[in-house]
Amino acid sequence: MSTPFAAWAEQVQADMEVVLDRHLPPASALPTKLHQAMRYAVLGGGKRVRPLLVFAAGTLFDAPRDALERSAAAVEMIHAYSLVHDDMPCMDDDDLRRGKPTVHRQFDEATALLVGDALQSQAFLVLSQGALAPDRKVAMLSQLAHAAGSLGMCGGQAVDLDAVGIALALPELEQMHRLKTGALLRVSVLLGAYAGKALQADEQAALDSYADAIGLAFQVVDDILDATADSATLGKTAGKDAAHNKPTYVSILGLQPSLALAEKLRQDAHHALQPFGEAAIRLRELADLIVQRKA
Ligand code: GRG
Repeated sequence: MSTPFAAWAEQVQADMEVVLDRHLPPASALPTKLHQAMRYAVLGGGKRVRPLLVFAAGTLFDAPRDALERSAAAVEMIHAYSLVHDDMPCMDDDDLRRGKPTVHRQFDEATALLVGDALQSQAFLVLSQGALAPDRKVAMLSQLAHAAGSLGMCGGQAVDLDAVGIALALPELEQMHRLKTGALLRVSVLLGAYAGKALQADEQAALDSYADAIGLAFQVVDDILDATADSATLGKTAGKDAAHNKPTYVSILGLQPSLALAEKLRQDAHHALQPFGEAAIRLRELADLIVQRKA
């Protein structure tokens, strides 16, 4: 694999802009305001970490390109919907996302609610289509539904909303993040793999360990960045956790131990990938990116 990681990632990010554009309804389709707002929420921003994970895992399991594109578009649409809803006044009440006004600020609250709803439906529609065998697609749809729902991302968000001002212990904090952020990162890895050849039980276990480590690492780093970076760098409001009295890795462990934990999780992720050897290079590089990112 000779392409440097940065060039590979930039290519996937650029490709995803085209793929997402193709899999979203056109802005000219009725109702135009809703479709414009859906495209505003999804296109032209974000690090595309989840699509990168889909493509990295898919490469390892020889997945066909169209199935990877659909999987990556589906998880990114679910992710974008979660950000739109999370930013609304009834949740985090934020004005800035991906360096631009949040959807309810740019449009209105009712539109933001519908954008999230419609993006979630669109994600499952896109994943349900394409040339993969029907039983494979059902397995993937089921995994995505589980990851996004009340036993995954939505459940984690519910726990998070209830935790404001409450002194969570570390295991509870971890469980909340495993659901809220980890579930979607994990399913990104799984969808990439499922789009390729059938997984052996030990391969599934190795991917699960990897996904668990990067899911937690992502959140530890998110907490570190919220405490240390500025809003312009992050493209979203910095310092919100402390302002909202939210329990975080930094508030519970302190900054230096949080940095050490992120590094340990990066090493755990690398270790989990050992059975795949050199072929898992992109997944290893993504673990590095997640821990070393500055935004
Ligand atoms: C509203 C159902 C519902 C769920 C919301 C993911 C989430 C659950 C809320 C987002 C709030 C938040 C800041 C979570 C911390 C981790 C996270 C998901 C950050 C944003 O993801 P990035 O950094 O964003 O991958 P980009 O913009 O790069 O795609």
